[in-house]
Amino acid sequence: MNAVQVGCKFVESCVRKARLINLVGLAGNTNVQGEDQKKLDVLSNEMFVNALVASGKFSFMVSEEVDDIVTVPEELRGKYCITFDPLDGSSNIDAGVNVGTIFGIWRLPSGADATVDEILVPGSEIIAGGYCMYGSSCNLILTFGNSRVEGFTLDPALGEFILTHPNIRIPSRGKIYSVNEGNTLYWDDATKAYFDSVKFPSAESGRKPYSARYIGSMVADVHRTLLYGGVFAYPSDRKSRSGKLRILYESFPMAFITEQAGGKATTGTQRVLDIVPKHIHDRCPIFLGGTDDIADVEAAFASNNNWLNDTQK
Ligand code: FDP
Repeated sequence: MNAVQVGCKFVESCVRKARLINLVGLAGNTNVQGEDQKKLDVLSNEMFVNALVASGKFSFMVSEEVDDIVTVPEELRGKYCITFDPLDGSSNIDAGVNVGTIFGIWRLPSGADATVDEILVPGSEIIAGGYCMYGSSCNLILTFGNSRVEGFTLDPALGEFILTHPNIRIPSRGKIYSVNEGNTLYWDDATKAYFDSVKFPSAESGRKPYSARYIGSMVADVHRTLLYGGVFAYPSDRKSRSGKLRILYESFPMAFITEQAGGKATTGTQRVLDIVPKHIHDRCPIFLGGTDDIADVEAAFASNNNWLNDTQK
């Protein structure tokens, strides 16, 4: 965790001065997802890889920015694997919108000799997860399981993360939905039915319509959902039947944090942490939020047509 927080502090400091030292804009490459790599994406990845390798705790790593696994020199190998997206939401960076780092940690049964198969297992095997949000303040949110999620804020004067949000609990029902509604045309019936139900609540529910909030930066949207409640979603749609978010370094860590904070995360038909990825860069649909909100999502999927059922047929 010491290496992780060093990486986070480094990225935080670069994000703050990116415009001033000409770090905004494209680096000229595309990553494995076919997305343009920004200068800051590339730099953030290098900073994390260096700090994590030096820690001596990891046998190999998975980064959003690197096609294959990142192996650690033999003399520095440890018994864990870390998966991370060094700069999530980076398409927002030129506009000064919040971005973040997301990470998950696995204990490897074969230790330093482990192979990638040892992390292609259900997400429930994850042992730690967290994210750091580079926004109006820099917040590091962590869980090691045990039904606790702790939130720290970076004190820039001290250069230290201070515990400011102990034991974060997600409200079981919120008043906010967070999804890219520009994709409505491509949604299946279940997804449409769920979002209609929060915008046009039935008289029997006695609820008011939910407010819409979508930053388009997963870390920022999940952070707000953890603190205020509601639902964050990146569902599957006709363009992308597996959704957009990557399982190992976006969906699993965020689903783990949400569950440890008392909430739930589902694809619509399956608990996210029950998925077994086949490849390190696989994607999955995700709805995460408070237990009552996610129960409504599951009910909408149980009683309406959806792509996930089509795919399973
Ligand atoms: P980005 O492409 O900017 O890196 O990880 C992908 C991600 O951001 C998430 O942070 C964010 O939730 C999502 O994509 C936004 O996607 P849309 O622009 O399709 O809504």
